Amino acid sequence: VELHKELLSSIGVDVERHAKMMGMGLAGYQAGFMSQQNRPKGMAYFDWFMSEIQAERIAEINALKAQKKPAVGTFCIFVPEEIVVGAGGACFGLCGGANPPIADAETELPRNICPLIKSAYGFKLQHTCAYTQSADFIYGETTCEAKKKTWELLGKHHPVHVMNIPHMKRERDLKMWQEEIKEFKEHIEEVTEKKLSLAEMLNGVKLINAKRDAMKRLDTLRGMHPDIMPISGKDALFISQMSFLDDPKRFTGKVNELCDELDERIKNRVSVFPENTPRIMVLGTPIAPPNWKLHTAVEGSGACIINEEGCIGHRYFKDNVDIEGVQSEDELYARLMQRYSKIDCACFTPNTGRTDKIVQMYKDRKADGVIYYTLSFCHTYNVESHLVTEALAKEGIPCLVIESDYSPEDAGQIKTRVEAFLESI
Ligand code: BJ8
Repeated sequence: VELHKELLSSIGVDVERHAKMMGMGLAGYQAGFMSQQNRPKGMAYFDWFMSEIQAERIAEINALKAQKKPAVGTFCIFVPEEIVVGAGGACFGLCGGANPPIADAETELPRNICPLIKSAYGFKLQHTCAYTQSADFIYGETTCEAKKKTWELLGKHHPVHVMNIPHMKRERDLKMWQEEIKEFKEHIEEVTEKKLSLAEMLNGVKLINAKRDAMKRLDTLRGMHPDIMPISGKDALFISQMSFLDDPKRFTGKVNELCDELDERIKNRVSVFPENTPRIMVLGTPIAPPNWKLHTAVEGSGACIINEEGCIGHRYFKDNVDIEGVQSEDELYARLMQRYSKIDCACFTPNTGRTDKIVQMYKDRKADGVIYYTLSFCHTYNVESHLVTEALAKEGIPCLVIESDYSPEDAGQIKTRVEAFLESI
């Protein structure tokens, strides 16, 4: 951060406050991650990335901007990053997982909305997220009520575009969705001031498909073996979190290198947890960095998290864009829409595919229990938890529901509930 002070200040970051926040984040990472025993060597890259998360990576993004490449900030996996990457730019998730900016956000936003939104909004008010400050624009979406209305306020502080994501998946909804993807591409062209070709977009799809393939490989290695967990759930979550920030090509290479090592670990029966450690699946809302509370509680209580079903996790990488035989831009938009409309976010009604998928994932992974995690005031995931837990109960799958925000106050209570749950399974 020291090295890049000038850059940070030129993009409007409050350098002093930012340094304080980063200090806390890095200290939390060092204490919670680097102290783990028997970590794979391949984590060294991700440790390095953490140290440069608001420094070297920000310099890279701003170097792209200097070449008139787009920099787009997002809060949702519905934004088609393939198009931004195809234009040679960077598409990244914005800070929204920390507690300190929430008090500032509450000067403009109601208190009783989701912490993710308040945190992200607070980061903007404080000028303490260098990604937000680097973004040509923020691309919002019409998913949940709170986000949808927040864009109108956020637009006072930063350029915002909003993508209209339908709440149902009927023919006419999907048609509109495809139009939205086309319009997204036109907004990207406004930044670059040149036409984005089909070939460039296809190249973007290939890069992001490769990233999703690497993430799927990690997901399989991490959670599919019945008694060898070659990497901790915490480390795997961190990699998922970084998948929204890092350069996709470099990231893919590093995840694949790590997976080679995990392959070896499995062959040599090297596990970071002892035999018979309970294997837990986590469902629900996105777990944005540095929100490591749940993973810390679970893995600190003698269990292992073998995957996250949410958007910072499986929902993000489960599907690729099929570009086989695509000859025209319209065909590509249709394929992108087909891929993106497979996302089973609780903002859709109905969303039954998600419940079926969860039961199947549980069986495939031979898990021992499920934790359904929702952020406070996230109505869609909270309401849907009833449908999911009902389906899990029918299958005899043990499930614990946890609702929490970013404050550290309930960490002890969560740990107690997790311990009681682990004893019961
Ligand atoms: S595709 S889950 S990333 S909308 S902000 S819905 S936690 S109240 S983030 Fe999401 Fe896209 Fe869906 Fe995934 Fe709830 Fe908070 Fe809303 Fe949230």
